[in-house]
Amino acid sequence: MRPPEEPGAAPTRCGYVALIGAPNAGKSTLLNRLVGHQLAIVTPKAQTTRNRLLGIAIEGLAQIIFVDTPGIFAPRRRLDRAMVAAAWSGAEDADQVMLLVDSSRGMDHDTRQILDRLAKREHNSILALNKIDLVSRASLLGLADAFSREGRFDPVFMISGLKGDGIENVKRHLAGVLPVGPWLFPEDQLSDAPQWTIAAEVTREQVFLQLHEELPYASTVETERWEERPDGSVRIEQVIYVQRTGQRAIVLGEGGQRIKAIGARARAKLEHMLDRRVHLFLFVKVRQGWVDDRERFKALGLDYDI
Ligand SMILES: Nc1nc2c(ncn2[C@@H]2O[C@H](COP(=O)(O)OP(=O)(O)OP(=O)(O)O)[C@@H](O)[C@H]2O)c(=O)[nH]1
Ligand SMILES: [Mg+2]
Repeated sequence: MRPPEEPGAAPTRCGYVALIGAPNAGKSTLLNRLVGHQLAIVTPKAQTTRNRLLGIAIEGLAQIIFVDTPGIFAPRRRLDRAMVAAAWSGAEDADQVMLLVDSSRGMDHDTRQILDRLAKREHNSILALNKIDLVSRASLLGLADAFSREGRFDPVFMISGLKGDGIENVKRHLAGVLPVGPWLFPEDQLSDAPQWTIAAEVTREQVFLQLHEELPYASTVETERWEERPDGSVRIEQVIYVQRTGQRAIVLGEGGQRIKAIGARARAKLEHMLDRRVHLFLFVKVRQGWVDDRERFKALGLDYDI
């Protein structure tokens, strides 16, 4: 329940907290854990997230607006550059920046580049050493030491987004430091993403999980139709775009087996998320060179000057 705004009562707080880090650091897993809902897609492959996504949590009197961002890495393609631009713009607009590090990887090249840029910020950042379930206590302390020497971090958390360790401490801390002010979103709102975007992401998650090598990186998914049915079910039509004809054949698979499997898993997940029957229709189309075509990213909401 939203607290009553009585005179003399403790003030409400509200602010944005950007989760940034190298690809695969666990940002999207953490966002889902902090919000308590599966909003962002998660896969074992790097560069899963392509755009910013808000996840909104309430902690006491504070509304904490977490910003999931794409992993920051040395970009090559235009799409990659737009993704990295989206990540930094998420950080620049936020009240607090939280750098996530995969503790089992430690200080890798991408994280070092991020540290260099964070050093130019006026404020301290928060450090979250993530995936602590994978490392020993001793190496964790060594890592905390190394990062404290390299940057201005306050505080430092040791967490596991996957298992949930340390998550409450993070929320409690943020609830105390965000700016005093009214909540910016209705109390029951979990994200800024419309359902049709989240539905496209659910299918893209399956593309990442079920296809390999360059294919996940050559594919994008758009929801083209969303039709509410009188019986309470929903009919969703989506297109998986790939870059070349040969890729289309792989996404379809022999006798259409692969696209069937992608659709089946995505549909099951959508039914769970939407809590109703879903009729999912997937089409695969070729859109040559879309990863270098800025107009295409605009359609995905990735509108950055690159
Ligand atoms: N063991 C362990 N694995 C984790 C943890 N957090 C995330 N992972 C795994 O790490 C992989 C990447 O997680 P994501 O949440 O997609 O990482 P990300 O930082 O959002 O990745 P990008 O969107 O590609 O930048 C997945 O296989 C997760 O299950 C953790 O705390 N412990
Ligand atoms: Mg992600």
